[in-house]
Amino acid sequence: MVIDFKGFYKTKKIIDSCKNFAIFIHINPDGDCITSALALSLFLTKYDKNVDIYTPNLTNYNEISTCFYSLPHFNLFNKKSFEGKYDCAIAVDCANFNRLSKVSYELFSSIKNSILIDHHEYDEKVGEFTQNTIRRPEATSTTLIIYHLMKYINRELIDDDIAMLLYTGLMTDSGCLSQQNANVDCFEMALEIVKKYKISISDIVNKYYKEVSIKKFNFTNYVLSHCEYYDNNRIAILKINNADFKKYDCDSRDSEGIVSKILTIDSILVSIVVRTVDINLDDTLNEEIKYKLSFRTKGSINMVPVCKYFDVHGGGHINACGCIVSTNNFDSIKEELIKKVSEEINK
Ligand SMILES: [Mn+2]
Repeated sequence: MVIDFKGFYKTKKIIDSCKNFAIFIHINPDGDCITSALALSLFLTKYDKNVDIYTPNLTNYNEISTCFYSLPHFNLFNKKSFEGKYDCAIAVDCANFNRLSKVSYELFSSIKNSILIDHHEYDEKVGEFTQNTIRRPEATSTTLIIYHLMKYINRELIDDDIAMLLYTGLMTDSGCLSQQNANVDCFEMALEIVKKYKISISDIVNKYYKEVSIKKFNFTNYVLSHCEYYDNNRIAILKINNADFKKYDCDSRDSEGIVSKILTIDSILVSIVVRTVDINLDDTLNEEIKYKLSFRTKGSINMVPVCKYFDVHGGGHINACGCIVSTNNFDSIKEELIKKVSEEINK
């Protein structure tokens, strides 16, 4: 398996013809998205371009998991040098325009040239948001596509920091190179990076994958004890209440990773973590609440159809996907959810 270079020539032509770049990330950015933006920003700067990472939706980084604050050049997220004069917009790791905040999308679509680099499946219902798209659903991470694009443009510009960022994105999106999406391309990229650049794999794994704060550790242990099991212990559903977050002084970022943890139970094929989109809401309000459902699965079990059933904009990858459901009582949809998940497992 070798990455398909379709679209690389056109993308390089656009990059060569532009000077001022705005890089766009998705809402609630994960490791792959953050490292894609940072690595691309460093690379384009060395390629003699002006680059801003456009993050109007981030106030004091409070949407980014604190473990990423120590990434090299993380301060680039706060840099604004020439807003308003961009001639090229690049969105990374965004399946569709819904993944950008409203403000980001408005600016993105107002910039003359635009490029999308992503590894999610194409969503026919929503459509592509730019014609210049490098979409590779077979790529383990967006950083894998960016790595090949960088090699295509000028491999000499890739340095240790850029390589470290690209590797971090590859690692966080593949469960430390252990999930089903860790394919030949993924290991080839890892090997090339380890051979050529000075990076510490064990430091990266510990800092950005394994280690958690004591607050998150205690929170995780507490909520895990409330996990519910269905369908002969093949399905796990964990609902995290806003009161649980408050009790441990945690926020939505601290619930990340819990859904994968539940999947370590041998019998569990599908794990689902449910929380409200706005964790500042009062649980007891008898109004419609938006619930975020995160799914993780084992092997070839695909929950994307279930996500799409509950939410047209839902989706993701075969083993990791999500959706948002509006209801005033999560328990009212639970039975239907378990039924749909069971049907998908039995397919
Ligand atoms: Mn990704």
